[in-house]
Amino acid sequence: MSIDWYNEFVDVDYTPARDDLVALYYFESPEGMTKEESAGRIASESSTGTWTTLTSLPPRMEALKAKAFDITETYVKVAYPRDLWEDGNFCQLKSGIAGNIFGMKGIKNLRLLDCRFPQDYIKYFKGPILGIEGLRKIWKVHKRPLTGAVPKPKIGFSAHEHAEIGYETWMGGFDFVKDDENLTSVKFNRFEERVNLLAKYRDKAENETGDRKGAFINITAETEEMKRRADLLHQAGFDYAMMDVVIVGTAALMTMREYLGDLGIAIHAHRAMHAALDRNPRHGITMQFIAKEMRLIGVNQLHSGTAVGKLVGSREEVTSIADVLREKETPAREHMLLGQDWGSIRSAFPVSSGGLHPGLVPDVIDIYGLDMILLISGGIHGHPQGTRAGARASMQAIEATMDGESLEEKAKTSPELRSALDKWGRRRPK
Ligand code: CAP
Ligand code: MG
Repeated sequence: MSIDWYNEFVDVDYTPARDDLVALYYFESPEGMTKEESAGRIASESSTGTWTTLTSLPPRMEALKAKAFDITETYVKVAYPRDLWEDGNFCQLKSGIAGNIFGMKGIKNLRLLDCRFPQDYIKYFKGPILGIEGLRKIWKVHKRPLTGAVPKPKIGFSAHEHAEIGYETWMGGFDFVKDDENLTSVKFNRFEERVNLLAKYRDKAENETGDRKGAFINITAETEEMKRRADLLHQAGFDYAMMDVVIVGTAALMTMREYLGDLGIAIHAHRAMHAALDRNPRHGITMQFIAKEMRLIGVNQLHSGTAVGKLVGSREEVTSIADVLREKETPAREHMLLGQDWGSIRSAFPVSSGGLHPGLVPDVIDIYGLDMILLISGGIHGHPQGTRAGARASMQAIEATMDGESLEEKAKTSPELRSALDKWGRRRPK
């Protein structure tokens, strides 16, 4: 007599109901286990099952069981009845489809690739305030990528030195100054002091350039403290807050989306630690799924890679993440994305950053198009003539690329770009 019932969670020909949630997994079965036996474990342990048959089951059980279907050697789709999932609770969703199943002995490797949500599920999420169009409108930057830079080295400056570098960045033509992922409030650079000094230099740069200037200041901390820091940003006239969203976690992010939304503050989502989840191609959670969570909960922009810079992430990966963030209907990509109709959830900007410099601007625009936030940090502070010249060189590279002019041609009349090309050329850093 069989002691388990995993096979009851497998229906290879199942057709999902309209309001099913459907997850796509990559998986590997351990020695001596069939792909159906592993697939049954994925569907069972992420929905209503346990390791053994049970003596009594509630009558509704049958209707709540997940179904593994469309099973190949290494891919499986799992359909989940809508009633399994609490309205608006993304934490509970991850406890199901990204919980115990990662540790089951009956599954050797597992990677959550994507999950397609029905309209009846996404309608309980607010998504981003404003969207791409709305942000472009308030920043009056209608076509080109919005630009920003982090003072480098990433931590070590005093608040005053940080703000002065920010001023140089703004005066070189960049829109934003960004904190780095590990800069919060340290004894040589307190959050309050950095906010006040950046506000002072922002006003100075705005008066001198006539352009709006902003900042992505990192509020990452315990949630009540993040609220306090959000209030300080609001009082200083900033309308962005940065969070290390993978690190603060889903619950804190949902709280802060609510709190910041009430203040009219947009969210810049740094994805530090994502590579602990998404780098291994055989196990973990993809950046595409993380991007879907972030747009649903409501960040306005999310780091998504460069393909040509210092951090891992292929062109295919980067463009698929951009599709998840920007498109009204994200198209399917085999073994990667299931496709998603976003309903009334607004769009979010992908953020390209990491090892970029003016010589790589054409490559990044070729990959992303113009609807992105372009962050060039070491690539301006390492410019031979310093930060302001580095920002100018980057703006010249953007201009040339948008005009269809080569960088070399543009450099003939743009000395800052010439110097940048002399130092870095088109090199792709590792
Ligand atoms: C880039 C950066 C960003 C990375 C994050 C850094 O600085 O500030 O955190 O871009 O990676 O600390 O490395 P540089 P991703 O421009 O000087 O490299 O955007 O892939 O999440
Ligand atoms: Mg950084």
